[in-house]
Amino acid sequence: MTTADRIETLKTEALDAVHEAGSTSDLEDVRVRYLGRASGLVEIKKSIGSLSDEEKKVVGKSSNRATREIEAALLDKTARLAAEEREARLRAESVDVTLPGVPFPKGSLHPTQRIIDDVVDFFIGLGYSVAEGPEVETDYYNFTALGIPPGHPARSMQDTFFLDDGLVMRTHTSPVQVRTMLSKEPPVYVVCPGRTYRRDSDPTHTPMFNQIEGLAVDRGITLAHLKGTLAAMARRVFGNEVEIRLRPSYFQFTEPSVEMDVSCFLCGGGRDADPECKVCKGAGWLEMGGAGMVDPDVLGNVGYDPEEFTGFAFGFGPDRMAMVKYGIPDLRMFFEGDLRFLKQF
Ligand code: FA5
Repeated sequence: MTTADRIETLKTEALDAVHEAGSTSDLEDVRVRYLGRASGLVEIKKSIGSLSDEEKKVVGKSSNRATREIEAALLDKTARLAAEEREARLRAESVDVTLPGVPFPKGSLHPTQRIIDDVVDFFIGLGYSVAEGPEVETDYYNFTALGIPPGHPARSMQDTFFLDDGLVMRTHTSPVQVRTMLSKEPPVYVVCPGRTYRRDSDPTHTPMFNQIEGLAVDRGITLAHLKGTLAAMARRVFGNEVEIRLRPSYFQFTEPSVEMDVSCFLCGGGRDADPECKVCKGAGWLEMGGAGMVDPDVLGNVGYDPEEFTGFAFGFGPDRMAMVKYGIPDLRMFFEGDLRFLKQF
């Protein structure tokens, strides 16, 4: 075969291969095979030096022409295939922006948190500020500073988780009262929500539960202020119709001390209570928490003058309030994290 024939054959083969190629990567293979450094055409061009002058001219011209023709065919087909490939990719990746999105599952606030938010909101509206204290508390703040020294029988009213070094898991939010009064001068108006711990477990008692403490210390504060404040708070949480009732009680750090009940918001409560009522079971009243006038000794302990200042304090269980408000029979359900239960709220 003459060199001219070989060039012709290589060109025909290359153009056929371009024609056959189905993708841009096929075309790249064709380019490497027919125009690359190890290709037949390049070899022919390298051997031109050994040819006669006449042959040099002919072979040089025809090999250059073949190269240009193959390049042109490659260029043309590459442009066409690249456009087609781009088109196919866009089609495959296309997104229908009119389709509805995937909805995120919506969470909701825990029933206890709703009560806490409601109560705290109410007190902020009255001008109170929010105070917090540690859940691991010293024995001093949890008991002694509240008039319950070591060995005092009132300590047994609360089953305590004792830790080492005179520390306890706080059994109530009342130590925050002491911490607040030690850190600022009266007048004081604070509300203190937080977790508390006792060795309790039954349908209305859990080892961890929440309390909301309230404290107001100012000149001329009376039990009437306490009753008015508690009544307004109960109406905010349970509705405008509810009444409150204060019963004599005992706390070492308040004098006098009261237990606060709310009239049953389901059956109306009081003397007309429905004996079949699901919420109050016919009692007509629901127990909410303890309260009282801050004992003058506690005021003295924190350096306030009990002759000049008086105060009231209260402590509620928002878990119990949520239990009552939403008709939950067992408090422990609030802490089991069962989504089927929690999703109802
Ligand atoms: C106290 O803890 C007092 N510190 C309240 C207080 C504050 C009185 C300020 C006076 C002045 P008591 O032990 O009664 O009081 O608890 C208050 C409320 O916490 C109860 O009425 C109840 O709603 C809630 N509570 C108590 N123990 C548990 C428990 N184990 N699980 C759920 N709630 C509880």
